[in-house]
Amino acid sequence: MIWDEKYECMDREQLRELQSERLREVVDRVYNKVPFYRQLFDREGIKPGDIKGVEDLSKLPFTTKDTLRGNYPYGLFAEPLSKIVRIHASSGTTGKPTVVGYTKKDLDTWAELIARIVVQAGATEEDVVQICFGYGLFTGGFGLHYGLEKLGTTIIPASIGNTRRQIMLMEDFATSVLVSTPSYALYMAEVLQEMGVERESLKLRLGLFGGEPWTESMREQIKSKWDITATDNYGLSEIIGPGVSGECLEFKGLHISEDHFIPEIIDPETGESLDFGEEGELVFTALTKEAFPVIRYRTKDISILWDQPCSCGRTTARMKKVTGRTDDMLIIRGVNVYPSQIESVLMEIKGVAPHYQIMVERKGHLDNMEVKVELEEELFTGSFRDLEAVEKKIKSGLNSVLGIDVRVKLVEPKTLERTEGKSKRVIDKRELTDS
Ligand code: DLL
Repeated sequence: MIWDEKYECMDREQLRELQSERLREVVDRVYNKVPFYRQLFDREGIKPGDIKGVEDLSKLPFTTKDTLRGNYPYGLFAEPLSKIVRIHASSGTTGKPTVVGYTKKDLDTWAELIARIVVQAGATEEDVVQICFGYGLFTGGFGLHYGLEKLGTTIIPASIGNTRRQIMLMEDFATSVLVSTPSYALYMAEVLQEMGVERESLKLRLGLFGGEPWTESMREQIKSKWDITATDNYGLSEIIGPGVSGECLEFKGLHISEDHFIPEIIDPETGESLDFGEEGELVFTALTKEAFPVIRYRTKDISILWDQPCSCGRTTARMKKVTGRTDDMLIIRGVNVYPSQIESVLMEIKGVAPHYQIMVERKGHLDNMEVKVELEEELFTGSFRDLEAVEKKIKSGLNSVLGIDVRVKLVEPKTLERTEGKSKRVIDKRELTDS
């Protein structure tokens, strides 16, 4: 089923016209309503009239998380607080959160966009949906909630925490769709096993996962542990929250709601625009938001865009699943290392649990990386020789993918910290000692 055929299957020429019209409007709006944008455009010598359509997009300057921080909390709002009905914020690792606002119309738009992505992932009004995202400043809980309600599913707003109780609810309330971060879904699978709940006693059939990067190998783990269809959906608070894009059941990338957001891929080093099919940093312009329009926002997420129509019938551009960010790349002794590379190696090795942590330290002038890897129960009770063999396998797997030697530390089952929201895989102690 397609939620909004008119826009999701629009002729691409027509779509471009619509985007151009909306771009002209939004540029005009931010120039007249947000002093920050007026000053920025004036400084760059840009007048709203210079932007005639999508082809002029690259004339506009970028915005970043620092733009939001610099205008904390309400400086970028294009409507007065009397028109704002909701605030969300994303918790940065340090300092103040970045704050976003929504008018009533923005909340309606958001619910529509969520309805699109959950329908394309296969949810229907027959489903009982357990939302295990935090309901709070994080956009995940409320975001998914109103879109799923719009579709007419039965919602269990379970929020996060108390995993045993979550499993009990899942069993008793006949949950058929799980909404969570992928890492929490794996943790829940572990608790399910601990509790001795039979998989057959559950009705779960579909997972709508998002909020953090995860690899295809992680998806395989989730599918095999839960025996469900596992779909990915993507978004960020600055653009709207979840609902920016999501997978259909063809699994050929995530469809972007292009009538509301113009996606671009740029070279993260030079800022230059790249073509469809080329990998780089994702940039979005939010065309229709009243309270918080945002121009050319640099996400730091790495992806590729495709514009060919999908076999599902949708014509909107698709983005490659995001497995890394420009700022999660570690440079270890001059070599670029992405956590997703490490994850892919680990997930291929039998006996290794899908839980790991990467520690980086600097001793003298030398960077050292240690990967803590949790083992599955069966392997841990095995012989010393088995443990040695698995350690060797991990080391050589990492060495052949990364090209550097990595220390591997095997740890007992269930000893690494579990998270209910976004997981934290990397502890870079160099940041602490350098600054
Ligand atoms: O995480 C919005 C969201 C909530 C999306 C629930 C999907 C489901 P923020 O807290 O602002 O918003 O974090 C945004 O999270 O720039 C990505 O780096 C990452 N991210 C979100 N979804 C995905 C995904 C929400 N499916 C940041 N794959 C983004 C990879 C994701 N990364």
